[in-house]
Amino acid sequence: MSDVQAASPNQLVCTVLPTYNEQDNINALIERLLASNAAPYLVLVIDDNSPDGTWEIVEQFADRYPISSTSPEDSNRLAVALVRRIGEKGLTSAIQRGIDEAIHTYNAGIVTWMDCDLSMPPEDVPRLVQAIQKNEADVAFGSRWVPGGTDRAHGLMARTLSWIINSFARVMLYSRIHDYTSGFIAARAEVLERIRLRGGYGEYCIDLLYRAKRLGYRLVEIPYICVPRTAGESKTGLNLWDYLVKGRKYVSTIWQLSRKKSLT
Ligand SMILES: Nc1nc2c(ncn2[C@@H]2O[C@H](COP(=O)(O)OP(=O)(O)OP(=O)(O)O)[C@@H](O)[C@H]2O)c(=O)[nH]1
Ligand SMILES: [Mg+2]
Repeated sequence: MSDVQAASPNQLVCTVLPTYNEQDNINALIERLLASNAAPYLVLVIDDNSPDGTWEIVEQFADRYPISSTSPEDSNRLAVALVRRIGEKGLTSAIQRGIDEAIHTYNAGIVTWMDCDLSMPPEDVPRLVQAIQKNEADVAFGSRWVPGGTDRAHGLMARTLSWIINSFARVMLYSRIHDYTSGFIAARAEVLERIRLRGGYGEYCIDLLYRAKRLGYRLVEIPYICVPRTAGESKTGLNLWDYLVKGRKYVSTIWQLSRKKSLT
């Protein structure tokens, strides 16, 4: 069972933003996050040396909103920081790097992350965070598939595949989770210290949510409306073949989790 306590409102909340070529989205995303969240709050961008210079835009924010890594508990303010990874690539490892920095460098008590294409409304981050601060959950995640949520970003084919994957996961993993591939997450630092991300795009999310549930943590799905990306390019592709390749990996992850005894 989970033995974590209610998160103190003074604990730093950190939103990790994994970016690759998001120059047309990053400005609005950071502005909207800073406007929506109460201090102490840190936006931590993990950029894989984007050729479009996303990291340069973030550097300017970091200059305007600096954080002291030596006394994070004193930072009763809004801050932005950048990790520019050179020679490394990948969504899961970028998020994990952000989690590690948030917890161990900046002493964050709650870590959140999301896509940076503005498909997940930045204004919804506080709803996830508050579920944890009010001690209603240890992990709160945005869900398209509970009442009040929906997906306006993807067509019928993608939504149908998502429905099939989530139904399969619920049956195989004996769970009530509706949006296993959400990717819009907030979690207590304690949970993320115990569970490291593994797997690729989307698979890591199925794996994380399932293991957190099995370890006795309280999960809550917060409905949100996923909207289409209006700038920049999708990194995962949008045709049937791309979806089938992704779907096969999800099914394999679910299958392996259903068979495995070890959860950590
Ligand atoms: N740091 C880093 N970020 C990445 C990498 N690949 C993708 N991202 C980011 O991961 C997030 C999700 O990427 P998207 O292209 O929106 O992928 P998706 O949401 O699965 O696909 P769509 O449904 O088409 O939006 C975005 O913020 C990307 O910039 C990577 O290799 N490194
Ligand atoms: Mg996206």
